Amino acid sequence: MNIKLPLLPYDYDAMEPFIDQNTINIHYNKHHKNYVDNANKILTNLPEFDNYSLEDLLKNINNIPLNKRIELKNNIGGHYNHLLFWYGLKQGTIISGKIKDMIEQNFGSIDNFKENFESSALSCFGSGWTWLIKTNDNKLKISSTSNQDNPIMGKSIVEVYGYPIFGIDLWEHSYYLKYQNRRIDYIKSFWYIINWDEANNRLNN
Ligand code: MN3
Repeated sequence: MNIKLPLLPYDYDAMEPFIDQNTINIHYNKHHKNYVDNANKILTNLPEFDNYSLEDLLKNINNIPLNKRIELKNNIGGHYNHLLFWYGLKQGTIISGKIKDMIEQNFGSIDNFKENFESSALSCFGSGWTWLIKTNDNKLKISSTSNQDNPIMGKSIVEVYGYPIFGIDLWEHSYYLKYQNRRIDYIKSFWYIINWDEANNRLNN
């Protein structure tokens, strides 16, 4: 299996002023690319997993030999999480349709959902992600994960197992140039750049 860094679906400045172009440029070309390069180096030595898809690998991370497992988890997790992140961003979409209905059903209101999401993201200690997750019983839940873990990795790794609808990258590399220590301002800016159309697509997936 050879992982490729896909083209960014927009220009580096497409999320201005919420995420600055310098941050997106470095985040994509250095950080994301690094996960891809590292994952490919490890996968070269795991030919028995050649026919696995990316999601299969993440779901079966516990089948990876112990001496390569953590490093692979961090790097393919990093790749997968960043794919979700980049495609999850777009300016100007409107929350509507099934995602709106399900958020209201599960959290009472959009405002209450946002408050819960912000609070989870703010209390995520160190580097990690906060996700909106569709669980197997078709509910929406918010949960944060450490490092490059992802809700599809399974119950032995994450608290809430399920399919990620969207997530916010809380590693300092995703916001520090513009926001420094003001993580809350970065989190609040996320509401202006969520791609709600993509969220609906993933919900129906
Ligand atoms: Mn990142």
